Amino acid sequence: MPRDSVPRVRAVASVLHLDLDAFFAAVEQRDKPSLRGKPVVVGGVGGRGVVSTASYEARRYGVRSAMSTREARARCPHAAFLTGRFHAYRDTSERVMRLLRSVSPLVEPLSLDEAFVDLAVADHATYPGLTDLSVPSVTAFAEHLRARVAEVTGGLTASVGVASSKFLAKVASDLDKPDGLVVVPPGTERDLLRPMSVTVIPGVGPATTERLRRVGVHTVADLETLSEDELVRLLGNANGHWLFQLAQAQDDRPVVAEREAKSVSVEGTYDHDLTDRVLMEQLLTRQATDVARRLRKAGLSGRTVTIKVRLHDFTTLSRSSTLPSPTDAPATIARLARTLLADLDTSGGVRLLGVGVSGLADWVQEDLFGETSDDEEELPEVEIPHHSRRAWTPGMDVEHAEMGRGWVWGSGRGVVTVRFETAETPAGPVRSYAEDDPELTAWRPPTPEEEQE
Ligand code: TTP
Ligand code: MG
Ligand code: MG
Repeated sequence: MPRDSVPRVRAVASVLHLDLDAFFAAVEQRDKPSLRGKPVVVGGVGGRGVVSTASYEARRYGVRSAMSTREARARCPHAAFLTGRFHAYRDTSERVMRLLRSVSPLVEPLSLDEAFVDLAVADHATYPGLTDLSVPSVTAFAEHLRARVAEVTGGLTASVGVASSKFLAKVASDLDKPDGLVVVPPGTERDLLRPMSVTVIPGVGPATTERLRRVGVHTVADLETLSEDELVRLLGNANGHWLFQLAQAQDDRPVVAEREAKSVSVEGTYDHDLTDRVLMEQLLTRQATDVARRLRKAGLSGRTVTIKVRLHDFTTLSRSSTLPSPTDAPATIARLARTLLADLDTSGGVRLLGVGVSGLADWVQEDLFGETSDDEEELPEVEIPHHSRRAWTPGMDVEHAEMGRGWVWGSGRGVVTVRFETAETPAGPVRSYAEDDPELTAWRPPTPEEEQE
C-alpha cells in the first residue's frame, strides 16, 4: 500500500460477511439426524489425524479446529468422530454462494463457508429494501438473508457481520457466533476495535503479536498509541503501514468477485488406486515443491492453494484454501495441500492427485503470514504400491441393497456398522455387516462435474 494513501472508508455499512457455523459438522448433523444436538468432530480419524471442525456441542468440551484428533478424543470421548464428506460440503457451499450471487454481483468467497457480499451494488429488484443502506434496512435484509441460507442449506445457520469495510464486517460476523448478526453502525468502528486483541487484525500472527507484546501493545487501543513511524520501525514497511491503518479501521479493500486468476499446477495420474494417506501426502508434498519452483521461476505468488483428487469412480474433487497473503513457499503450499486432503474421503481409492496455486494478491505484497521459518522440506522417497484395499471410514455414505441409504458408524475386525438414516428421515436403526458384504456399497450423489473431466 503506498505510504501516503489514506483509504476512503465507506460512509455506510454495505459490506456483508457471512460465515456458516461449524460448517462441516453442521452438514453432518443435517445428514445424520441421530447426531443433531450432539458433539460431532470432523477430521482425520487416524493416528496422526487433525480436527477440521467440531460442532458447538463438542466445542463445549474444548475441541477445536487443528487440534489433534487424539486430544479431541481425550476431551470429548463420547463425540462422533467422522471423516469428512467433501461432496456434501461443496454442494452445500455452492447453494449458499448461488444465493449470495442472487443478491449482488460482487460476491467474494474466502473459503467454502465464507464470503463477502457488496450490498452497495445489490440487486434492488430482488431486494427492494436495500435501496436504502441505513442500519435498520441492512439489518432487516441480513436477517432475511440468514433465513434464506437456512432454507437453501436444509437448516444450516450462518453468522453475518455488516460494516463499512471488509475488516469490520469479518470481525462483526465473528462477534455473535453461532447464528448471530452484528451490524456495525458507521462511525462506531474504532470503538468496537479498541478493546480487542491486536490478533483481530488480518495478518497479525504469533510473531507480530510477540513483537508488539514486547513493547507493551496488546489491544488495538494500545496500537493506536504508536505512530506510523514507530510501527514501521518495529514491523517493517508494509506491515507497519498496514497495522497503522487497520488499527484505525482504515480499510478500503474492495469486494472482488472471483476472477480468472493465473494459476500454476502440477498433477499426476496413477495406474493403481492409492489408498495410503501417508503416500498421498508425500505425493502432494512433491507436487507442491514443483509448483513452488515454477512460481518462483515466473516471479509469481498466489494466495489460493487448490488440490485436485480423482477418485476410483472418476469423480473429480477439488478443494482450496486461501491464505491471508500470497506465497511461493514450498512448505506452506505443501502444508496446506495436505490439510486440504485431510478433508476428503479418499477411502475408495485415488487415481489422480494435483496441486495448484492461484489468486494473485490485490493487497499487501509482503508476506505478513510467513512468520514461520519456511524453507524447503525434506522430500521423502515416494514409492507407489501396486495394490489397494477398500476401507469403510466413519461417516461415509453407504447404501445397502435392502436397508437403503445410511452412513458408516464404525468398522474393524471384519465388521462394518451402519446407521440407516438420511437428512430426510428420522434417526434410524443400526446394523452390522461383514466388511466384504456384497450388499453394501459406497454411495455418492451424482454430480454434473463427473462428466466434465
Ligand atoms: P471455519 O468457518 O473457520 O469454521 P467452522 O465453520 O467449522 O466454525 P465457525 O465458523 O462456526 O467457527 O471453517 C469452515 C470449515 O473449514 C470447517 O467447518 C472445516 C474447515 N476447516 C478445516 O478443515 N481446518 C481448519 O483448521 C479450519 C479452521 C477449518
Ligand atoms: Mg464457519
Ligand atoms: Mg469460515
